[in-house]
Amino acid sequence: MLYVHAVAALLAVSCVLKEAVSWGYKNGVLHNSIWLEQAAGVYHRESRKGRYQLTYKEAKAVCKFEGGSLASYEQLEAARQIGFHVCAAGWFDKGRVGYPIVKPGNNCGYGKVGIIDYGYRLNKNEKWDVYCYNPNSKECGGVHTDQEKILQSPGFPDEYPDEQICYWHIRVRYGQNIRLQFLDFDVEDDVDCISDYLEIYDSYDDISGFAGRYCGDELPEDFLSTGNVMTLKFLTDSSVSAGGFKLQYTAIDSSLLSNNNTSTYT
Ligand SMILES: [Ca+2]
Repeated sequence: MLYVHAVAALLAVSCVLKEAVSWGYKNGVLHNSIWLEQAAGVYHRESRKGRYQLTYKEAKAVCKFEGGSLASYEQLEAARQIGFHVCAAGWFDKGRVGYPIVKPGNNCGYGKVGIIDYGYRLNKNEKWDVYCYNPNSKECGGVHTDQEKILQSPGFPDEYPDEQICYWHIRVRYGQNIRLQFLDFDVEDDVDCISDYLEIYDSYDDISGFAGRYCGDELPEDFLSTGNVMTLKFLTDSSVSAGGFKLQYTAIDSSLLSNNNTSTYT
């Protein structure tokens, strides 16, 4: 039943972002990375348990859960060529492991550019992240570039479904910041927010920039990004739901902010 719901949601929404530009600026927007993942339909996922926790079989299941499949080497490379850059090794098609690097760096990719390829793994029980391919996006999540928008949990104001993972990637114009205002918040409560939670990342992905994890029914405080990108991650487990959340994000020109401790992601 849940699966049927997820598939219906997948079919209902298709991604329209098809910009094919290289690393750099276009229309005042810094195209720096994961935003373009949707254009090529490739995205990175890690286990609910954290980084490098997925066997090959589990990696396949993660992609299938979201209605997609493991990315092929060619799909990963196509995504990389339009700016997809992730510093985390993941499974892709045919039991291969690697990651896409656009900008050379000493801490990632050995200073090389391209698909950093670990090759076909003989031991499929090795644990890595995963690269999935799905040209359609879910009902929950997606890439949002509007100047302001209301975002809400799936089904809001009804209770959200179990077993959801939603990623909202917000990207506004270069030289802007993002303000989040929570309008409604009710997520299954537990001490460490292990069951269900909403996480805020002051970053273009959920690897860096962790800024907070929320559950319960207390309205989180407003949040102001330090740059022009932000990621929200909503994860729910297999039991107990709640009313969910509703929030609004607004783009603000950095020059209008009174303090000087903001910067733009580069
Ligand atoms: Ca739950």
